Amino acid sequence: MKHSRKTIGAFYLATFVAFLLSTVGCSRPASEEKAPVPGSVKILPTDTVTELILKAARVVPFERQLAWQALEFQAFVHFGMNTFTDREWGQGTEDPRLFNPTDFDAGQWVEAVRAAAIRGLIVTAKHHDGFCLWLSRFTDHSVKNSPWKDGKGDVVGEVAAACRAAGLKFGVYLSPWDRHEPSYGDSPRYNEHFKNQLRELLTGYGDISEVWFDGACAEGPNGKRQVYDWEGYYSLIRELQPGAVITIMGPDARWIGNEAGVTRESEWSVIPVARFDNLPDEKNPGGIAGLDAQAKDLGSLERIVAVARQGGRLIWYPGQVDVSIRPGWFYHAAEDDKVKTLDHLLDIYYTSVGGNAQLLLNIPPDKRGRIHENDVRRLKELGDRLTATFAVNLAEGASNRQRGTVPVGDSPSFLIEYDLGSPKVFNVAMIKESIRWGQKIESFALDAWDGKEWKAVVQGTTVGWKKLLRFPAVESAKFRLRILKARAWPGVAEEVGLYLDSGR
Ligand code: FUL
Repeated sequence: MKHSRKTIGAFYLATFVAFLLSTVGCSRPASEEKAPVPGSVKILPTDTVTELILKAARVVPFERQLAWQALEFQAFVHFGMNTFTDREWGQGTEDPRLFNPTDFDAGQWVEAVRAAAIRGLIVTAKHHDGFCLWLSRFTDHSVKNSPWKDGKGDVVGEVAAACRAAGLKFGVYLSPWDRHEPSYGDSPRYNEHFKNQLRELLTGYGDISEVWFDGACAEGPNGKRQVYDWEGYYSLIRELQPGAVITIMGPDARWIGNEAGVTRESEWSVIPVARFDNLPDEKNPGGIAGLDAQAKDLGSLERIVAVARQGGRLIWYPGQVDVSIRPGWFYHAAEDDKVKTLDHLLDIYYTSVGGNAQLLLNIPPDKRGRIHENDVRRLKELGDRLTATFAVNLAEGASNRQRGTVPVGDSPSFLIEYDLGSPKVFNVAMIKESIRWGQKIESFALDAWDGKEWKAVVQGTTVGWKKLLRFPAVESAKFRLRILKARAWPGVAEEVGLYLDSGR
């Protein structure tokens, strides 16, 4: 099955026109075929391009993925033995007595991240060195053998309680790679150990919104490489915390593919994969089912067609951007003056939250067990700037008119025209798709009326949960959104915003 770009274009046209007709009361066959499907849809070598487009438009998120996407911005907190040894990766042989925060305050973490309008927090309950921040019954390598609070303190418990009190979601990072645990490498035994630890975290701390697995794997002291029981881990999480999202080496959200805070120009949440299992690939970490999370193109129609040739699935698999506010994941005093600038953090925010991904910004507490003043200040600046920008939606209450099938070049276009009532100055636009019904937009354009004619302001490709666009300030009383290409009828009309970022 070979399809040229032209054939694909023709099919787009046909499908789009079919959807336009269906919305004006012509014939949209109410068949089962069109019903949205949470999670995944099979794609086959026999599928035509039209069928593949329709299938791609039908894949929608599970409720837990939708709730996760709505969080938009979370804090990642790397804290543990490495904080005290000034390292990024511990060896597992560190003395637990080294862990001794002098002024630990989970409330201060929560206050600092809330100032940046962050809605959830994920803490490193155990990093690769195996040191546990909770009083695990299954190892001695934990806070229980530290001098902190005479071995009775529980970092995970205090952070979970502080998050709950402040209305933040709470999640855990639990490293499968454990350089301390003697059973590591004796696969069945370690898998039991790991599930025991997971069970403690999933049952002892109330609602867990996310379990974050990274892909590091190695040999244990017996010289054997550990084989992880991913399916066993997942089913335990589903059983004990059905609302929790399993990220990175898990089926609910994928790694964006870099640690620089950057998304693709076209970031799809509907992704074709050739494998039918949900197993991650440890050689190619960042996703499941053989996905190469670093590939440039994950979800274009060309890619869907290529995967369908071998047979596979389309899955709802949104991206998460993990990036640190400092160069390292853990705190190092030498990096106190290397906290990312406000402009850099704003760029990251606009391309991640505003690029159909969730932002997971790492903020590492220091040896006191507090978030350093420099990071606190930067988080507040970020929060203040975002709050000021998004406080007033200049398009709110604007009357809108929708018109279909206006030809632009050789492709159809759907228009929504907004009348703002009086001239407004804006330099940021937001467009959202109702992803509960899928991700469909492939390209769009925004134009503003200059009093005589429409002037192009900005163009883009995918939209998804949220697209944020920044451009030189425009003054106009009318603007319009043109959907240039879509896989099916997108839900956008009520989801458009215009803002003025006066800091630019
Ligand atoms: C990686 C780890 O090796 C790093 O230390 C860090 O935790 C990062 C978020 O994930 O896989």
